[in-house]
Amino acid sequence: MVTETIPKIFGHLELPALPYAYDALEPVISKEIMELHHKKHHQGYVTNFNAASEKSLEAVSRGDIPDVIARQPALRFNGGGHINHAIFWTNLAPKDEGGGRESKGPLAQALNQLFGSIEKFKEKFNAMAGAIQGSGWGWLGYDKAMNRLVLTTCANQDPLSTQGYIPLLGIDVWEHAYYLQYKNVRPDYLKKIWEVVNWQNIEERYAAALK
Ligand code: MN3
Repeated sequence: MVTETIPKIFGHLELPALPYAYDALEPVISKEIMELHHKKHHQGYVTNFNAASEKSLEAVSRGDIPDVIARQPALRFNGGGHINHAIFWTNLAPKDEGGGRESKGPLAQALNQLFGSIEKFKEKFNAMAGAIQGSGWGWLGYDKAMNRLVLTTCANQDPLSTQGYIPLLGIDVWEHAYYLQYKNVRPDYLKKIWEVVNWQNIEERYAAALK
């Protein structure tokens, strides 16, 4: 199981193992992209978070508040990058392990009610994520305070918690997530990715969010 929460003892994040092989999402996402994305990009967020948190702890122990504050952007960016990718890997699954197979559970029912159909939900999601300027993420989240599902985007590596929502499905639209295969055509990547979306995982996240 992937660890998504930042441990209580700062500075010891580890790269979680992918729950499937690097080539398991082909042809939707190539082995080359998955390998770079996991081993280089996600590892980079983990490494840089650990370095920033160590420096932050040192600054705390010195009582150097300006330096503590100076570490916050790196903690947010790299900690967010870790959280987002840890969710993303489990939001996807190989086709022969249920990837793309739409559920009929409470989340699917709620989406049907809200959007008219799962197809229409995907269209809305893709239009939203396709329009993100620069790097960021498209999200389906749960707003616990208002008891509703939300579609929203986050810039850079901001985790969805920065908007106060519980993450259910996040799609990475940084160019590193698709460029080697889809070049500049982000809409094609967004269209294809639904073939490997792990609906069971999203249903589980929704059930946990409702508790
Ligand atoms: Mn990424």
